[in-house]
Amino acid sequence: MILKEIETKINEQVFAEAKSSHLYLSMASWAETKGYAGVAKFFYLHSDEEREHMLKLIKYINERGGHALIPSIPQPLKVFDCLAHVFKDFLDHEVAISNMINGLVDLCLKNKDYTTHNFLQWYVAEQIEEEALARTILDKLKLIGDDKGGLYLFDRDLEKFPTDE
Ligand code: OFO
Repeated sequence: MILKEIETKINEQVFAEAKSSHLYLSMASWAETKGYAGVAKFFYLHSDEEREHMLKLIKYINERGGHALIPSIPQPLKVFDCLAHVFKDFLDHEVAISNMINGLVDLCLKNKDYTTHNFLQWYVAEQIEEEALARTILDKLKLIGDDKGGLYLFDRDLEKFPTDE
């Protein structure tokens, strides 16, 4: 049986992953309307991944005798200034998610909930990858600046970007 305090915190994480999925869907849609097919594909896939992260948490809470609560999701940002804005928000968002995961890990250790601690290790590893990816992409965009040819190639590269799940 999962501790109530931990159940509540994982439910907050469910909400955070749902918001991530929504935000990335909004980024995908914006990019699509601007002709950035590669960026759109990248964020459509990322949105799906975040939904998977959310589902994993929902199933875990219920398997441990808790009750996963399905939140309503506020409307995410609809319009972005440029690609650098999109990817800066992507990085900031992932850093915030990492902080939440770390807080959860900490809570599990304090309460000696080693089962949940073990379950969360997948998220810890995932966040390292996500943050590194966001930083790498943002660095590339900084190098490209306003160069249209560079942005075209950047978008084309993202279209071929491999997905890990
Ligand atoms: Fe992109 O993060 Fe989920 O967990």
